Amino acid sequence: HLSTLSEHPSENVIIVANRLPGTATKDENGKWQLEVTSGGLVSGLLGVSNITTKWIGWPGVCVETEEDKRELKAVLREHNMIGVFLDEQMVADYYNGFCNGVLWPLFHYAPPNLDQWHNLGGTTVAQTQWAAYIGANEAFARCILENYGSRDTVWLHDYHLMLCPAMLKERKPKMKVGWFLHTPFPSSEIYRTLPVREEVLRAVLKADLIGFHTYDYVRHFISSCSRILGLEGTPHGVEDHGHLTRVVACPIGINVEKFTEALKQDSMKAQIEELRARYRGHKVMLGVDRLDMIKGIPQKLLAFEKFLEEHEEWREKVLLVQIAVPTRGKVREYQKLRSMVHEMVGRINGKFGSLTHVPIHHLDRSLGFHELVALYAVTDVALVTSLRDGMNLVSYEFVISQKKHESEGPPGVLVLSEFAGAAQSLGAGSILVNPWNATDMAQSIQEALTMGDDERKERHNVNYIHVTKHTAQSWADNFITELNDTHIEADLRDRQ
Ligand code: ADQ
Repeated sequence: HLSTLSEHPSENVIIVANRLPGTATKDENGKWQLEVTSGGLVSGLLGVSNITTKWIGWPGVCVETEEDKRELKAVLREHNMIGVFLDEQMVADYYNGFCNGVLWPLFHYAPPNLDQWHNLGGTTVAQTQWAAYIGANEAFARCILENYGSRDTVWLHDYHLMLCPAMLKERKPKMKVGWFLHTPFPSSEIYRTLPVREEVLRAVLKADLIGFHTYDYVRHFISSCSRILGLEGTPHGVEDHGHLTRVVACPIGINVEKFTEALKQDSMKAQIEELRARYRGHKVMLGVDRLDMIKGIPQKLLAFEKFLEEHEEWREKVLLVQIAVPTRGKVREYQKLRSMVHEMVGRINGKFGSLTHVPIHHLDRSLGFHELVALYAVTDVALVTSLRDGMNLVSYEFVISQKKHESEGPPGVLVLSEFAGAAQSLGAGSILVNPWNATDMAQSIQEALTMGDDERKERHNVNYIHVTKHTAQSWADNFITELNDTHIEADLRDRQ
């Protein structure tokens, strides 16, 4: 490598994501407060500490008055954050519409919702949403340009901001711009159904560096560029008339230290003991997900139901704790999913529950960090059943929280969907499942619950080594170093 982060101590990285890591709400005194935004992107980025960063993003609320905006800006500034303010129509069309209604499903292998493409009052909804997507990307690009200094590196995140690289480079060709996708990039056969497939690819290709979690996503992206734009894919990226855009696999991880430090605390140990006492006599299975179609929560519940049906001997002895924090509550599909999950939990508990035992403990909310770690630590079997998932950090968090002393018993088992990016890194130490096959999943649950101690230890060890080596910090270091190198190489080429 031509450069490393430590050789650039004064460098600033501007992290730009649709959502800021703090979501703004007003307290009863009318003062703005920030709550940590939940989700993998924020968890990953908050685990990075050695780069000086400024965040640019939407604070998660529509702010109506100028006075409110001024006050919120001041609160954000204290935390090194700069707000991009979007109005309600923009949030409806850009965020809920094009991002969450079109790109998110498409990137997870679901075709865009048909409603999006229906004619409505003369303009198609899709056109309105596409226009809003362009408008929002322009608003982000403007904000970046206003806050950019010539030594800054701009790191764009996720599918919300795919037009920004072109908008930034048009104004500042020398700007160092990287873009990282947290979701999968689908096969070109899926991607090419997107009506604006060319515009999106051309714009994102203006970045100096493009990163994905896995080589599969890199391959899909490069083949989309060659099939749709006729550009040449090389082992290093995509070439367009002599201009190379570097494309790399750069998998994310978690903030390992935060977990290991927390697990050493006496208060944590006490919390773990308390949970152990509460669950005594039961095996604990755990699901922690944002309530999202991609996480396969109904599939997980069906598999658990099948398992209970087939294994009467386990009915009073096993418990599934499912924590599902609601997200994107304004999108109709998410509302439907929530009702469906509630209905299924009710049905399964009604069928297999008794006066003394409820098989599924379902919580519809976010847990605090300590509560979550304690829960991971007492879990016997974690169930990650994503239908598609860029990486899945829950599986990493479970593995790290299962580091146990001999006296505490063997580590828990990870049952992991083969459709999560994490299957490529944690596959060897997990039981891999196809979440669409309930019979297979029910068998895997049985296998996990009855696995011998030695095998549990061996499998956990393999995963533990991976999680501790591939952290959020190393992910950010690798990406930024690669971005610097790419930029230096391009600069040298330009001078020749
Ligand atoms: P997400 O889809 O949000 O992330 P994931 O990677 O599993 O998925 O991260 C979820 C994060 O939110 C974890 O840190 C977890 O602890 C937290 N979380 C989830 N439910 C919670 C709850 N009920 N209470 C408290 N915390 C909760 C996206 C992509 C992933 C990719 C990440 C990072 O969809 O595939 O791994 O970005 O790139």
